[in-house]
Amino acid sequence: MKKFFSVSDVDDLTSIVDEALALKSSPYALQALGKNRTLGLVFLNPSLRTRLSTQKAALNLGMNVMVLNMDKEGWALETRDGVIMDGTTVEHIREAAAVMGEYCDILGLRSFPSLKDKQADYTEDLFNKFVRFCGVPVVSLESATRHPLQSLTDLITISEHKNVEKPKVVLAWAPHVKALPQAVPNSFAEWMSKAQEQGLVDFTIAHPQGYELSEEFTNGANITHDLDGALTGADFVYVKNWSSFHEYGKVYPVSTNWMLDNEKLGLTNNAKVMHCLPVRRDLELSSEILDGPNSLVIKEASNRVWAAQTVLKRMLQKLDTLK
Ligand code: SN0
Repeated sequence: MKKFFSVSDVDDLTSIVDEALALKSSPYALQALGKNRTLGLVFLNPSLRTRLSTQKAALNLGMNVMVLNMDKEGWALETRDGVIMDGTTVEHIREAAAVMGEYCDILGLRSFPSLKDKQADYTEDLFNKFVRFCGVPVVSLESATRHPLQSLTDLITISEHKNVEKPKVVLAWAPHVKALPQAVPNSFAEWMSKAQEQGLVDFTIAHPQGYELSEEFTNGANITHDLDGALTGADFVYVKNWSSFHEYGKVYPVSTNWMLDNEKLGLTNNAKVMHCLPVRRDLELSSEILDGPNSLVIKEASNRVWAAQTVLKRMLQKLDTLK
């Protein structure tokens, strides 16, 4: 594996989940694999789980890790070509990424979307330039359009906690006060659509009108504006806010209640509730659910380690053939 960016970087979902669960049961079995290998984690935006779980995954594999909070501690990056750098940007991504590639065997990058320039965001301009100029394998730590380590984690968590062969999984839009990226729901939708194709889940997306995601990610999913209908018989509810894709970055007022609470949970098949975190309590998701027996959010966050460890393992195993 040279890049971990989207679901298309993985062939068989069942085998990657099995590989992650094997690492979960013996976390330190591959300590020799990462010896004298360095992982660099580069953040252009905040992070809690991604930062700590990916570091822990690398340490479990015997790697060294370096973290750069580029947004706070690095030079302001220029990504455009053909500009005279006489403004606020100090260093071009061409040099910055190339230098990081000299120090690291594998790099991870977090780069949120602008939510202003749809074209630059959806062509993954920044992420692709980083991959191109650093010259080493790159793991996405959430890019403009996707969060693949989260989605792999979610698939692992659903596989572990399902009580039926093919659970009904619902991605449910939730309210928020800010315009958030579509990366987490896009990514969850593309992973669940592939899981549905492979016969592993039955997948529905529920959102208010105006919050349609790009069809590139939702192909094959059932899509509805009726939250209660979607919740009926659900085994897993994946709660997440996102801003509009079509009116890019816009937040529309929604008059009906889209926050999941115990009353709505009563419509489901005693569903387990998931959220990638951070979650705004009693805005996106009720505290009664977060503090109650149906919440999987902490177990889900805990599984981030095994998703990251699986991806790093696959990359380390390919390193020698790449050099
Ligand atoms: C990010 C998002 O993509 O939705 C990261 C999720 C892993 N979430 C936020 O930016 C939340 C910010 C907030 O103010 O609640």
